[in-house]
Amino acid sequence: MSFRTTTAVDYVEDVAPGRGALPPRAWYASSDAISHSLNGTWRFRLSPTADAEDDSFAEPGHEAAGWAEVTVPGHWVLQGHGSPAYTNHLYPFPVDPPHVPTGNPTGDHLRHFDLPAGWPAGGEAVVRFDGVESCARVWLNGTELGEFKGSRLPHEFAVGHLLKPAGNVLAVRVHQWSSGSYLEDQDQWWLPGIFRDVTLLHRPADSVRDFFVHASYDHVSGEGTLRVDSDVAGRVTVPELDIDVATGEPVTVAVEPWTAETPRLYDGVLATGGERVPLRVGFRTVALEDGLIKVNGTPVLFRGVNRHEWHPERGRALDPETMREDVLLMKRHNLNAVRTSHYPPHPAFLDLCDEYGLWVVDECDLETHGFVEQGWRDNPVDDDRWTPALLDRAARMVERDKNHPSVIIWSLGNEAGTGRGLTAMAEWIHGRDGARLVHYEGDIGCRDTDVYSRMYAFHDEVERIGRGLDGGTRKRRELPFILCEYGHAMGNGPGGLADYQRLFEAHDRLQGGFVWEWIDHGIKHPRLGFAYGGDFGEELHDGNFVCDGLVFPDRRPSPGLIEYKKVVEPVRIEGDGPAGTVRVTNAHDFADLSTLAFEWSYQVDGETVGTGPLSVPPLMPGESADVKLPEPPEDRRGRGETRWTVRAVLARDTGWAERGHEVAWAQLPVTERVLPTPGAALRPTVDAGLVRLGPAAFDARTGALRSIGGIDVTAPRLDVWRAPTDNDNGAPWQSDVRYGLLWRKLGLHRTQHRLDGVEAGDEALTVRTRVAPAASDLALRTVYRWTADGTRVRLTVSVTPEGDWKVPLPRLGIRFGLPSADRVTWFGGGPGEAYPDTGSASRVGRWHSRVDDLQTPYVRPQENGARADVRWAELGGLRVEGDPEFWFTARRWTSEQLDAADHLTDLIPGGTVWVNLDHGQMGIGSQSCGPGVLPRYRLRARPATFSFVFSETG
Ligand code: IPT
Repeated sequence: MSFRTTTAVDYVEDVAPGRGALPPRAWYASSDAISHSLNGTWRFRLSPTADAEDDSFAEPGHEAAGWAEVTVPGHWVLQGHGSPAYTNHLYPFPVDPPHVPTGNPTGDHLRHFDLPAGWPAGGEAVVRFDGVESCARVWLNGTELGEFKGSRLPHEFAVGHLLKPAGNVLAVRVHQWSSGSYLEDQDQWWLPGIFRDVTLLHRPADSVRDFFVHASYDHVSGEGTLRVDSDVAGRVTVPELDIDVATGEPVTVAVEPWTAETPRLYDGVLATGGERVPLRVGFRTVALEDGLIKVNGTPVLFRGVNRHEWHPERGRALDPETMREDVLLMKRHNLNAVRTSHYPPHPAFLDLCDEYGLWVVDECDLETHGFVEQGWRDNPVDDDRWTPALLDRAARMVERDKNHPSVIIWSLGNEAGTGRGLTAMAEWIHGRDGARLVHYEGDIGCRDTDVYSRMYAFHDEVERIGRGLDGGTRKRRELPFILCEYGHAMGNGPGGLADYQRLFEAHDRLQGGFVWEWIDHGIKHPRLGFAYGGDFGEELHDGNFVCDGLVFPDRRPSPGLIEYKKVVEPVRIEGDGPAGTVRVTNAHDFADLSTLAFEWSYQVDGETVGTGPLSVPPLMPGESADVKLPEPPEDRRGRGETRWTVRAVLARDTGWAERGHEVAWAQLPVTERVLPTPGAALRPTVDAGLVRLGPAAFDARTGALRSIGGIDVTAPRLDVWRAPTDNDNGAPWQSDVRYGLLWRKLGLHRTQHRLDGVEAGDEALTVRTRVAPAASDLALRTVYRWTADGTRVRLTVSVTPEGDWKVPLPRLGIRFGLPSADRVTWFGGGPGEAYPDTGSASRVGRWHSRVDDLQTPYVRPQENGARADVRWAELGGLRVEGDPEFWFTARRWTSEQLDAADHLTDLIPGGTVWVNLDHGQMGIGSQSCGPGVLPRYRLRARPATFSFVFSETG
């Protein structure tokens, strides 16, 4: 005999999207229909399985005795009930669609409410859930409304007939796992809960239900055509344009178009008998023309980013301020586009994109990446039983977001393989909204899509695509190309962004891309600082792969964002310093330069000695102008290193930044630096076990430096090791060499320094060594030659590789220790860190910092903080001058300690400040999910000589 008893929860594993919800429609805030937020504190009970508790909790009068409380919107696992879990693409449960584990954390939520004052008696009402992960069953006042899946999509239920003036109870049972989980395998934390708003909306008689704003722009005539289709007839007014027409009726008038650079919105109203709905109309036309994505007749270049919703304490429950902060940060960093990876965002985010101006690729809540583990067998997108769920998701996205001018491309989802379900989605979307393009990266032949899209393609391939040499289907050959993901911003990096940008700007077909990704999804943790995968004891996890953003979890910009801002700056400033000429090019697609003011400044040895305005004509997009700089200010201190800095800043306050905010800049060197020249060489003397040479004292036996003047130092010696970055380590699936692993295998973190000789000669102390790891015949013969005049001591390091070095070096330079140092001043690249392929934003100047502030707080500690092109630096009473310029790094722990740390809280300052002065650094690349370091940024092991001059600062 066999029987099943759990039929009450069969809906959890049903592939159907749900039951009982109203058809999807536009998301809007009514001007006059009353609504009531049900956000706030809810009663909460967690059960281990979907069926552990019966549904009597939904009955009015249920006591909820002993229940906890949670905040809605929120995830219960971030509120002390269970734990978050992170996997990239692996399903954290056995793959047997549509079945989910018996252990299925289930959160029963209860909200008691009275109708607010002024709520009309009778009439219709709906309750709207903007996002619940992953499956919910809903009751109001004991009556079941239905159930739904589709976590980041809205669901509404009609409730007017059930509402009472007081004592209503909304009951929501949320299951962490459902058939929907198979469709939501995005690379992010698994975070169950009611994580977006819950709202009760009154629906007056004859109120608007759904409407579709069609607002196109004819760039030839300069006219816009507006037609608002509404399933309840009414009138559409746009006072500023004198528009007053019936719904469904088109009207054409002269308008200013909407673009991401010029986000012109017109306020309007859609009025039906029962309701007025505010409209924010942006006129723009998206088209595929001449093989290019054009808006208003002009091809666009995406300077984009992939944005997951993230807050370090609240997960994907974002408040309006955080959404706004994202938009402002993006605008301030010259970004112009967002892919809403990998689900429709909170709808308020799209309002902000309309208002501030960002192109949006709105992506559906769909990813089935885990099926790759079984060769995509049983993939739901290729199984007709799942197609209704896929179409439901497509419709819920398109219907919700269709009135946003910022949305110009619909994306079917991410990493879901291929299949008939995707084709069905694309067909439905094309049919419903012919005025936008359809994207899906997995459609490699572009059968269903309007743009050829790839992720992490290497530079050389992107170049071939740009030149049209990539082949592929005939349809694909005629389509424009975007990188929907590139520049993996995990840890230190991404490197190579400038090299991509050069390609994008050189080939029309390449319409830019979207860096992966916006923010590190670190979770604020009392002991670890920010937690990542594995920190909650997950059985399966992908570590810190979840921390790969351009901003840290607390939204502080990482150097990657500063670099990206510089790389994509929409104004190009080039020129000839000695000739005093600048060429300014407007690299915007739409905006002229009238919003910007230009200014010059002139630096001598990094110090600004003059500054003034620079008059640049209000160039149209694509135009350039040559501008003459003034006579350089007189340099009263004789010959020094000089350069112009030219900056483009906002001429006026904008909604996203204040007047004076820097948009673009360049430096034009004029005269070269004068290299340090030593005075007459002194002779080393030996005395009581010490060799003395000018201000320096050395151990006579080992030749190790002991002190310079009154400063004790831990002797400098050759250092080639850096704590591997995530990009050094690369991703397991990368077929190219992963240098981080190879370096460790070779033992570059444990080189031994053999002393071969100490010679105190006539005018130098020479120390010969051989630096090599155990078990290897690879070595670096290293000679330290010390010379000094009365006050300065010069170290010249000569390095000669021995053996067959096929591997580039992590770094090449010296490391020494200072007993104490806090404030640092340097003349060189700054203010932030830079590496060979991440240094675009490093500008030469005189910079000041504390040692602690030189550290870049990558969530998983790794090499960071180098300053490029440093001429000299002062810290701890010591001045170091480089010949040639060097990379400067200082920290209160060693590279070995940095390497051993898993979290920032593992880094405990010791008694020594460790200083690296590097002649070379290996580039960074993007191999944690993309190309490695391009050959020209690799640090080859080859003979090298470099010097540093040390003196006391006095
Ligand atoms: C790509 C995913 O689309 C994205 O969600 C994220 O996981 C990213 O990688 C890496 O951080 S998929 C790529 C690994 C093929």
